[in-house]
Amino acid sequence: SGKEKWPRGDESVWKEGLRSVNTDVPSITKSIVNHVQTSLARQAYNLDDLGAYQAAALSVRDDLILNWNDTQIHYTQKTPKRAYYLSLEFLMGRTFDNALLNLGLKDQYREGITKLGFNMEDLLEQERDAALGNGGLGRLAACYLDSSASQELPVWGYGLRYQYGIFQQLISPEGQQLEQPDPWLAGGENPWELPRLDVTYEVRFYGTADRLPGGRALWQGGQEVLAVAYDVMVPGCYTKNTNNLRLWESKPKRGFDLNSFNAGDYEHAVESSNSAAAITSVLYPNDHTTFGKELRLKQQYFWTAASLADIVRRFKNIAKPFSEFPDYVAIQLNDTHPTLAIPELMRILVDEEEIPWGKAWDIVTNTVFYTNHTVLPEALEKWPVPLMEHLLPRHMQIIYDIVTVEKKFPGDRDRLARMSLIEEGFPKQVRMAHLACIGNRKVNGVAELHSELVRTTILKDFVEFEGLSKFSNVTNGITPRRWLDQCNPELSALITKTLKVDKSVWLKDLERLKELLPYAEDAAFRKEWAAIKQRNKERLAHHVETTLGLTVNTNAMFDVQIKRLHEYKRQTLNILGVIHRYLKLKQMSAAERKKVNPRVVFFAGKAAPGYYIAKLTIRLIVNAARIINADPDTRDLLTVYFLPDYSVSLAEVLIPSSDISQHISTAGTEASGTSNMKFCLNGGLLVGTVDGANIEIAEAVGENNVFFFGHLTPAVEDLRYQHMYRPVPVEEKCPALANVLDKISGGMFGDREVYEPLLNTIRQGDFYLLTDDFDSYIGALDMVDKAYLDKEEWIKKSIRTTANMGKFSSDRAILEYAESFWSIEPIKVP
Ligand code: Z16
Repeated sequence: SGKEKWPRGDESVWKEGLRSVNTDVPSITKSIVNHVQTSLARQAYNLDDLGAYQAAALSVRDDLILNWNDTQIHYTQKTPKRAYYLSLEFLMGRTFDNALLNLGLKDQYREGITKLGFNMEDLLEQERDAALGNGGLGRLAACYLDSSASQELPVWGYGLRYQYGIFQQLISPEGQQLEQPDPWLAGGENPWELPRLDVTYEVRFYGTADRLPGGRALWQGGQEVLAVAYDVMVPGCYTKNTNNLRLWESKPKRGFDLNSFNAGDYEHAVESSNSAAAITSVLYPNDHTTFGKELRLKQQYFWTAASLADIVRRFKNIAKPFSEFPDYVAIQLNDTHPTLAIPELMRILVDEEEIPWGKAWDIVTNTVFYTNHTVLPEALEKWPVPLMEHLLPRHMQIIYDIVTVEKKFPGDRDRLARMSLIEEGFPKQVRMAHLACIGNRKVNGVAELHSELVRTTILKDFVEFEGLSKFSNVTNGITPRRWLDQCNPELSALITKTLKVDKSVWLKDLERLKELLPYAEDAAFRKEWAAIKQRNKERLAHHVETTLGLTVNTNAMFDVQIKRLHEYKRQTLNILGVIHRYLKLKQMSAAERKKVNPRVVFFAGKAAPGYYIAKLTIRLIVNAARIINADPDTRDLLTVYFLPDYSVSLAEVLIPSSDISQHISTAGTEASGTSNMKFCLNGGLLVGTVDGANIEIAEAVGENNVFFFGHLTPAVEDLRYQHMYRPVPVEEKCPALANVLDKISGGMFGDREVYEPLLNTIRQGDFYLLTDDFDSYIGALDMVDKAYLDKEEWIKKSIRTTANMGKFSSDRAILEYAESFWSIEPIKVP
């Protein structure tokens, strides 16, 4: 009641006990030592690097909690409209360094840690990556959280707390990828999360749904599972605002599943894939394919149901009518994975809140937004109707009841079949992209070209149906905090010194990098710029040396391709190009070789465990590397490395060291790409196709600063048609490539027959157009060699590239979502 005295007891005693963020070195070291003593129950004499990291992390955690708490209370009191980012993946990486930088406490912690006898860099290395994502989509979600907090926007993330993140990749001596589980929580306490064992919801599966009069239904029986919240603190850059990422963990409701048991459904009660704890046990490692696995659908529903229950409860706390729900809540669907949010919100509104169907549909379609991340057909999610009916009987009824399309085009049967939420076949399937597209306010793609392809190909009918204005573009972005300030501290310091502003200013207003442009003409500045690139190369070489025991030639040009292995991303094109280069070097005289610029080619990336061709590509890279690196004729001029177990942390070492990076997808297949932005922000030049965000990067930095090659998107369809109906043998079409393929087939890299299935994807069908693009690819790499000869001009290109990358800050992207989609505003925590 309002009459209660607060605080209880003596106010001055309370005030005395309150602690604020520790900003001076003595209080920081005191806090660390306290955590060693009590939280860790250890002492100075038995403290190793891991223990010192844990104590320092707990000390930072205390600071984050203060800011996080103030932020949540402030939001609750001000009741602003909030946005919720629903993503099945958040690829956060490490937190310690990021938190220190965002809090502006890194220098103080470094000094304190040094005083305690430890080395900051060693402690940073102790932290395990939080790798709850596959690749671009999951890392984008993490960048958007960083930007939301930094721009002081009231945004929460919702995801799953997987026990196992993306698998750890081992590479056998033969070059085979082996997968090992990633028990990232096994070390005990995770300092960056707050278990909220009191915040729980029940989530139902299976059972029966009986229709009631008035459009409602009663869903009962089946299996009930508990969702438990874990809150991950997301600090903003130089602001008190610290947002929340709520991850759900599944737990049996009563230890044993009585509900299923009582319903006589004994199998469901005991089957391991249906056990409650299994739901959030593992991240699915497929990035561009849908498998129709029941457990995956359970994950999707478990997470959307818990998140929506939480969102609705928070809305009910402010006691407004449900018609105002869209004025307080915006929900962004990251891909189709959370599409069940649409029928689930309908279920809550119609069945539980007793809102008429039409009004409920208005609420849903004004609250939900959908981002598409791919046009690849194999990635578009579909779920078998029988599975849906079994697992989510009420949602299936709701999906059948959504009949908006039929009303507008009565009788146009072809169109209705194309647009239907249900695809005919055996079995019938629910098309999640269609559901996601109908049940919302705005649909967007992630780069200009991609958004245009969404409008003109996969969702064309829906544009005609709902009008163009619903379909738009938000070009992806990356957080400059992690992807410049954190991973490239020397470059960040040089920029701060040169721009003569506090780094928090340009880091949160990245267009300010433009002010670097005149310095491209300044020889002293260029020297500093190049020296930093060189030291970053040495840092990478040191990393490779200590982790793999290999020596890297740091006088060479560093050429990097790091991303998930996929045919459309064409790592195969890259390794075939490397082999072509090797063959050319072998033919040269010693005198000719002297003129060649040395090159080191780095690959890293994981293949989906069931993706046979992608795994063969890894094998080819590893074995080609083994032969090429051992050849005394060429090894000063060309070496190749496949770095195992690619991760956010490895990217942070690789990206600042690149001279060039490769983004060479078949035109029209890479929705955006985001690592292209990271490399360019760090002054690496881009070699790429006219695809995804490469196009906008070239527009921003100038086409003379990128190396483009290959056929354009409009040509792709025709070329594929020719491959099918007028195939030309590789020998005729591209002799240089044919020669490379022959050498591999001939056993130059061992394993005579193993590569045939991979090579045959090129010889037959060549869906990703390697034979069409190979010559122009080699041409682009020759241009790179030529350009590199003029060192000063190269450094100018590098500086101009960084200077023009302001647009690609995820701050710009998240502000576009906030302003044009969600209608939310910054709210500063005092
Ligand atoms: C993913 O990482 C992406 C798309 C997708 O359908 C599934 C996954 Cl796991 C990627 C796109 O391939 C990439 O082009 C884009 O930059 C990224 O999503 C973020 O939008």
